[in-house]
Amino acid sequence: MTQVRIIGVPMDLGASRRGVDMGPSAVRYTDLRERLVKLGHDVDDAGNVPVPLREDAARGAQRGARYLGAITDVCTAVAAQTREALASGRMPVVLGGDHALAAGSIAGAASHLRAKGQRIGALWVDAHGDLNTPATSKSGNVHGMPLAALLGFGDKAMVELAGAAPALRTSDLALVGLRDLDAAERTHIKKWKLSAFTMRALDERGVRSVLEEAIAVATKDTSGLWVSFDMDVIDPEEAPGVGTAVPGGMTYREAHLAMEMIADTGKLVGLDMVEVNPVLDERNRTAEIACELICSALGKRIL
Ligand code: 6HN
Ligand code: MN
Ligand code: MN
Ligand code: MN
Repeated sequence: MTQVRIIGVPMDLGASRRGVDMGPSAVRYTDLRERLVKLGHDVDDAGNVPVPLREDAARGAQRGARYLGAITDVCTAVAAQTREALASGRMPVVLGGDHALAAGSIAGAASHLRAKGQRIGALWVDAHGDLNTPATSKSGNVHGMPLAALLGFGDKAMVELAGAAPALRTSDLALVGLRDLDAAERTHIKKWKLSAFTMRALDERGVRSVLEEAIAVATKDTSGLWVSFDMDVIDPEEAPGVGTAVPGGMTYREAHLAMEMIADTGKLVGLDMVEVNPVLDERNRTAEIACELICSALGKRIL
């Protein structure tokens, strides 16, 4: 039995496509809470972190990143929520919302562990690297930047929103499912020596072998595993409700196997489930898959 806390972040400021702000509602509508309770967990729902309307947030093309100030404020609040959930013995399940929120969720979890002299490891499961900085981004969309910020690169206020030290060490992270990288992100992966597993690696080696290696990277020398799951990692034929769909993604079962293996580690401390876009979805099927994946990560078994 795990004590779980659902935290909604209805933010779409980091993306150019509108609609992921409705993601937390769409995932809650699948009865996520009840389904986690049925698995034997104790679940509470903290509700949503306040997010300003796009119409009200200062657009501020601050150094190449739209709405950066407002997004940093939201992420600071998200960090406080994940830190406080962990401090009270609860596993944060953070529903997005655009992926920029992970700059807060993981930073909060990292600061909680750091206070105990421990480090966090992370799996970034995504079609994208989210490794841009305001200086390298071609889109200006902050949801393409949170992982760089967590590693200590990019806008100072975003990097340091939960403390001066970077939230994540480059050696404590693995990216899984990559198939759409900007040139600068490729450079960053090499320069920062990141463990990056592309769709080609998944095709060639299969989920089991890739995830074993990715989990080993993220759990070696760390005391907790955070999974940041961007629904666009799944093939858009199966999960059409995402803002930045890229063909050639993981299948439904491949994604579940990844989550089942993550559950088996017993080291999961929290997860993000992001980029669900109900506006582009078909009968909430992407949100439904998101809910099922969370259940698998939290120990749901077929048999
Ligand atoms: N996501 N690399 C592109 C950009 O705009 O920087 C795409 C980012 C997508 C971000 O899906 O979380
Ligand atoms: Mn992402
Ligand atoms: Mn993505
Ligand atoms: Mn490591």
